[in-house]
Amino acid sequence: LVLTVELWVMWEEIGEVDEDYAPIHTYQVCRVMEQNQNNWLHTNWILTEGAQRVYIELKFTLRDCNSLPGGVGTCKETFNMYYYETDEDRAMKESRYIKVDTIAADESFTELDLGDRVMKLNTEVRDLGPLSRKGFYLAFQDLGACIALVSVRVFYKRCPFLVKSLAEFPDTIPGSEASQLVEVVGHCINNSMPLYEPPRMHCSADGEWLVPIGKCVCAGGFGTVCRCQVLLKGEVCIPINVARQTGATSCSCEDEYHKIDSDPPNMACTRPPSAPRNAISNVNETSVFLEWSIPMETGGRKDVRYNILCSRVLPDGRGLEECGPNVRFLPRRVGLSNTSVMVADLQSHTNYSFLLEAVNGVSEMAKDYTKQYVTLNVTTNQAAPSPVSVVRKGYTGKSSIGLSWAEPDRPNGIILEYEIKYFEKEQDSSYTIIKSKETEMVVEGLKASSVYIFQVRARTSAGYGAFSRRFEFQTSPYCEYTGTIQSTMAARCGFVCLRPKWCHVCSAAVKFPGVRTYIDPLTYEDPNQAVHEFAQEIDVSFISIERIIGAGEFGEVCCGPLRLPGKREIQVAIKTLKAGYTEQQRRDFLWEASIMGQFNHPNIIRLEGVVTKSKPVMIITEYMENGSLDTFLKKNDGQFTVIQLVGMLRGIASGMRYLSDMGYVHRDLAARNILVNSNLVCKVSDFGLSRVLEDDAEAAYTTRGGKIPIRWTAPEAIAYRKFTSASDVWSYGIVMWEVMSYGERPYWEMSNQDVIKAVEENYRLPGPMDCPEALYHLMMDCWQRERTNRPKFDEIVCLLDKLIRNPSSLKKLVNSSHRVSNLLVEHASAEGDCSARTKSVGEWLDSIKMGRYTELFVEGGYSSLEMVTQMTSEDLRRVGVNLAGHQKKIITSIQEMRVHMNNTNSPINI
Ligand code: ACK
Repeated sequence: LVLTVELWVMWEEIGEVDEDYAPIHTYQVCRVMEQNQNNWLHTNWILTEGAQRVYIELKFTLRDCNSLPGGVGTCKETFNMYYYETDEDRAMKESRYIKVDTIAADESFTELDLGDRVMKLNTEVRDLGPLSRKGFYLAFQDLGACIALVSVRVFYKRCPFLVKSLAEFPDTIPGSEASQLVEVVGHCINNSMPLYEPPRMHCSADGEWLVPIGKCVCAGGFGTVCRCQVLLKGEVCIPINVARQTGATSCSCEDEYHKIDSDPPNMACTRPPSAPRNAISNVNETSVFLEWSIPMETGGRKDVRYNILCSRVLPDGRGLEECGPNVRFLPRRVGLSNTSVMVADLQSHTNYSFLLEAVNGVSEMAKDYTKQYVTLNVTTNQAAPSPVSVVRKGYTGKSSIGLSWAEPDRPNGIILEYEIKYFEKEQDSSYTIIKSKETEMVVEGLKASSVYIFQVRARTSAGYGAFSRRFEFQTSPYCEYTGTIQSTMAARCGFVCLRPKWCHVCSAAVKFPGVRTYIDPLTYEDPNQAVHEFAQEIDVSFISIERIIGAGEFGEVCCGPLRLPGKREIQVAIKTLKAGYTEQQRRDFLWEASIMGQFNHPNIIRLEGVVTKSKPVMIITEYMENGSLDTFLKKNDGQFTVIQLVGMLRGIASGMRYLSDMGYVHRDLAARNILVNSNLVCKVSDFGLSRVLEDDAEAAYTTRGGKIPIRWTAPEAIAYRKFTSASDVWSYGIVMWEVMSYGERPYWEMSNQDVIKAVEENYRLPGPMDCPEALYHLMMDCWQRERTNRPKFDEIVCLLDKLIRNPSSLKKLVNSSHRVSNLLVEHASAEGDCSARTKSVGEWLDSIKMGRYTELFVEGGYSSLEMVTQMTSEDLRRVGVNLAGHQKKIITSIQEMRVHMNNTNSPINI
């Protein structure tokens, strides 16, 4: 027990050195010259830990009174030790303490010793008991001596845990009386039992085991222990016939028995185990579960392990062949500590032989060790093919992805077909399955610029294997060269050329069945429902507003970080609805979110969500570092290369193509409504105005400072509100002009009325300075009076791509006569250039007396002859031409058209 003592008034705490000059810490008192001394030193409360007798060892020095100078009348050479027993740590008056003894010194020290500062240390031990409380205090009383108390050690004695005569005796606390013996009954250790009566020992007050009575002996089947020196320390009962030498200084093992270095000295000699027992197999297709019991004989060791040897039985008695690395063992093949294993990836319909072997730590040492094993013969069943491991992406188009994969590692039969499952990423609630007999296929009818998940599985007569893991591929946003794709695919995708001069091979003019279309929020009775259908509600606590970036129609536009749980932080723009709004204003404000939330395209501003459950109401969109395009261009006048400018235009056209594919007409396309990010990516924004125009022609004049965007609006939209994607194309032409002139105001300071009049009279904006001719031609085409003659957005994207790929086509700049400032140029129609219209599908079908199919063709997406030229018989069947004679007639005519196209490279006129 560790004792800490507390100093009481008259005793002082002093640092000293002992006889060996080691530093000591003492409590001292030395008031030998004063009368009536009564100085106490108390310990803390000392717990007995159940001991009934404790011992106190004191170390102290005491001054020889005779050595003191002068009157020694009051000087004492003893001090008293007291104790007080208690169940709780509560200090008591000294008068309640019981005296243990008066302590005198065997050796006292003189002044001479004091001079050397060397103390003569006395050691006295007293015992205390019987104790019955939880703890006690000690106290030392000085009546006028010169004492230094150096240490107080309090301890009790116990009989330690003992193994004797094959019996265990627990750690035991002695009784309270010095002569008392505590009787303890022993417990026979492993493989032994009491002989006649249970063994007993007696624990003395001094902590010694005395008077053994009875003993344990080895049980039947176990022999007495090895009596050699090494083993004497710990007797054990071991199987008979093992290591019987007596009297030797070290044990050697009998034949067939071994010890390894890491075995404890008192461990008996051991031998290899016998074979595993009760081995059984359970076949599941091409997997086998093997199970067995531990061997009858473990050889006296606990480290039994199992190894498996797998062999394939060759047909026609040609012997065995090892299974090879493709077969999997779970958890492993060798060193198994459990008595089972799963063997997977075997071949189907095949005989196997499994050898199950038991080994232990001494198996290796047993020289002539004949392996202990059992054999299991197993036949696997029919099994489905293993999964396809890798799916690769081949040709990627706007609406199609070519896939290829390798046959599964273990086909387990003849592969009849493959199943390809795919769905748009994060829309896995519905998926499509298509089949292929080959290890490749082109998946068609996909959305442009979208990520799809693909999985492939094989089928044999045994059924489907598991699907491969998921592979993620994205369709191309571009209108790519399609020459390498099968014609069926070209037709399905609608890659046709409406304007052969611009784009010989591509232009997606078909709206694919299944492409999502824009839903007018007006179709919802409750506008709030529309908002929550298309926009995610964001908790305002995820948004921090950092600064104001501008003023919007309904309130400030701010920016700051959005931290959605589990997502990485992004910077967002926050449009707010100013306080004091009417219900109508709230609806108009959130209207934009209901529209924007339906779009998902890299060139359309992305809606992150809305805040409607707290105020202010907010619309959260991605943040575009460079703000609106018109301001950005003005700020960076002349700073970009033509290719950079065309890249921006291409982005805007691509966004507009997406909107028109979705059936959405923007109505306010202008550079001020395009936002630019830090990578110069342009995104179409501002989806607020369309409804206002739809609702009220007058309102168009009053929104945005009372101006309808006359300068950006197509004549038919101004004249009779004919807003279509074709009128958006007109506006796009104006945006092109804004971009190429670095944010110049279209028609400069001309009044709206003059603009309307000039356009009406077929005057158009002149080519901006340094504008490539090809771009100006495109602008002019966008400003065709006849809206059907304007290019479609997909054609515009296609042309811009072509210009980007071939920058020399941008070298030729607009003729200076087209650039005369303040002078509008007369519009020369591009007829015969790129916009020659062709005969309609209906007319053609009529001409071959197949007019009855016109509607089916148009419904099937074949609305132009160019698209028709890509059709195959399969496509014909798909649109509903089922009669073989009709198919033949139509196909023959299509072939004629193709020949004609190839020869003339010009629009078809039949
Ligand atoms: O030209 P700007 O800097 O860009 O000023 C206007 C202002 O807010 C009012 O519309 C800017 N703005 C609007 N939406 C965004 C956005 N998503 N990212 C960055 N700026 C934006 C716009």
